[in-house]
Amino acid sequence: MYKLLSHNDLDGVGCGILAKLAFGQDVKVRYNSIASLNREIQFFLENDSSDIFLFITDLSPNEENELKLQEFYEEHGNVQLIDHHKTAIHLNDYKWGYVLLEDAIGRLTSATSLFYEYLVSNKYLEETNAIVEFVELVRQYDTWEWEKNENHKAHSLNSLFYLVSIDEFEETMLERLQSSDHFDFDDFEKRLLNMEEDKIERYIRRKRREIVQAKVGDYFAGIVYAESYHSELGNELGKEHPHLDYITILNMGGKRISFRTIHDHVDVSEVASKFGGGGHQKASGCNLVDEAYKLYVLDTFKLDPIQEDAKRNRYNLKESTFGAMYKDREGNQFLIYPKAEKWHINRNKKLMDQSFISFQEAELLLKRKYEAWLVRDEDFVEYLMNEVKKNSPEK
Ligand SMILES: [Mn+2]
Repeated sequence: MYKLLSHNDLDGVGCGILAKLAFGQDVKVRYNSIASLNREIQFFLENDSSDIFLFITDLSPNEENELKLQEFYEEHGNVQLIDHHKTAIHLNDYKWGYVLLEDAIGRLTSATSLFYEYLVSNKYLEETNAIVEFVELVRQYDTWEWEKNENHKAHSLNSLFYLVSIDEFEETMLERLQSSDHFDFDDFEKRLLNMEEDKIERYIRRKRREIVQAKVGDYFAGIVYAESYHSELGNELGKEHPHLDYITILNMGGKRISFRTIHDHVDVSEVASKFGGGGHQKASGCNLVDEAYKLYVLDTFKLDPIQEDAKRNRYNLKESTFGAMYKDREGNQFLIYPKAEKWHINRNKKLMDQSFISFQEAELLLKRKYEAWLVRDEDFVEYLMNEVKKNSPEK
């Protein structure tokens, strides 16, 4: 007999589906949130489990259970943990731990891709096209590689996962992987998925108007409240506001925080680990503990949302050699322009002391210090007209 404890997201459930393909009726699968895994491990160890082989995928135990699992392993040898989270790397010290972030050819791994390789190389599972395709979709979604590759099928698979119950998803996928030569959605799913994509877009549009910014420790964080679509939201808001080091998504009902970054210079698994959480460099999470509650909720609750840059301008454009105009909430006006191989800022028409080697650096200051935004063409043109009037000779 086998038991699999896995995460309750797409990557975790991908492992459950593979386990059922490999072991059929001989495996019991339980999906867990990060918080419930340790209860499950304890339950397993306390209830005579000596003849059951335990797999743990996409999640890692706390320190106490880590030691208990080692004892169990020494006695029975029946444990295998497979994970790809950076914060689990220390589990490689155990014979039962296998944590890999990147494969031999430098591709980011997922729990499903690692577990698949384990099952195939141990001859528990036979390779088929449909399974290989499914595993790759899960991997691309989980690592967010789908976006770079424009692999929307991977994104759709995750959307479908959240549209139905885990049981239903599992059942449908098992049936499909066992009977199809290739992995694809059926027509009804395709229609549903189109509607879902529209819904996600509208949800994100609304959230874009709610984000606030705050300096937390050494970093500038964007903060938003949301229950759903954390990865999509973190990615969109991160791209909209590249001056923010990371995006914090507060789920008050679940008392959880997610952290996302699009940058390489920030490791959000470190940010989360300060509050007892963990994850990956670009995606992590933790419980809303007191300290996090104070920093991200209490201290920021009264802040006004960040204004977005004007999008449809033809004249007031970033990096324009004529100057790009910004404004802040107090009504201060800023003009970023190049002169003598440097970029300068006029604040209310007065040159600021600091100069910059790039437009981006000048803009970074405006966005971080003043929360300024690129104004619409109308405001820019009005400003130019006034300048012309002022400078024209009196008749
Ligand atoms: Mn994963």
